[in-house]
Amino acid sequence: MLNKLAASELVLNDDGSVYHLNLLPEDIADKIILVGDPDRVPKVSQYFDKVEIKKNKREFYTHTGTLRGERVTVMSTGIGTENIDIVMNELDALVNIDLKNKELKSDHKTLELFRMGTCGSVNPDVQVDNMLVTQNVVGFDGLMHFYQDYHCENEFSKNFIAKFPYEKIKPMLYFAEWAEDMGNYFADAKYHGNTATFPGFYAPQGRQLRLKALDDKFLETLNDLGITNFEMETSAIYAFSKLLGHKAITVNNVIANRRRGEFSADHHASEKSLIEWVLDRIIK
Ligand code: R1P
Ligand code: URA
Repeated sequence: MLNKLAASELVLNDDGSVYHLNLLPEDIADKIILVGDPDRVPKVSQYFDKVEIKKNKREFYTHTGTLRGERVTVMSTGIGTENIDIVMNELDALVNIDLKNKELKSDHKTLELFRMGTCGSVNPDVQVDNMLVTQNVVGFDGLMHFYQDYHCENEFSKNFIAKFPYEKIKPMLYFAEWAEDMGNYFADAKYHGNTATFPGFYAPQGRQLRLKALDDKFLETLNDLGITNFEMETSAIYAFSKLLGHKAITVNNVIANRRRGEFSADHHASEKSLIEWVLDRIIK
């Protein structure tokens, strides 16, 4: 790879900020909370002692400030791994590329990334309104196949691939793991599990409105293969973190149990408890 990046590869705004996130290197902390919903950003930053930076572009809203004296950033990613492709590449560029000269830096900076999201459960025993930490993830979105150097194989992935019955979908699967030491932040989570990340909310997650999903037994099959829950971002967050040398962990609040047909009775209260629970653990 060339050390100097062309203007078409690393696109910057007029003020030198990265193109989609609209941020300069000094706008982010080393601890970054990633949420899907832009409306969740102020709900998180309201707990900060002080918010120093507020910037946004499209679905990417960023607030940086201090909490209990420590610098922290909260950023929305919008929905889906295609946005994570942008978020992870541009966050990494902010710390590991000299934006002025468009050159890769020789010293590497590691970011700590915390996805604070919501998910649905495919395990009938998981109770809604509880925190679930992702250890292994299977990406159904196919994104990481576009990156030459990405590979992750472990006991979970080998078992999953061996038993996965849907041949049409199999080629797009990829796997990723949490940064194990980040698990120390959330050792007391009610659930630790394996997550499926999907490139859609409806049929990919077994939902049928007017259109039939692939298989009525899809959720049951996933659960039999060791999946606990699903959402739409973690596979790419974990995979990019491994490739780019960052550390990531996902905590999702379970708002739906799909096998039991249950949805959180008060998802606003559930979101508030997720925010307080995560903040209390990542910043002491
Ligand atoms: C779907 O409603 C969205 O909610 C979940 C999914 O991953 C998807 O982004 O995450 P957030 O609660 O972080 O938005
Ligand atoms: N997020 C998802 O992607 N699916 C759900 O069922 C709930 C939250």
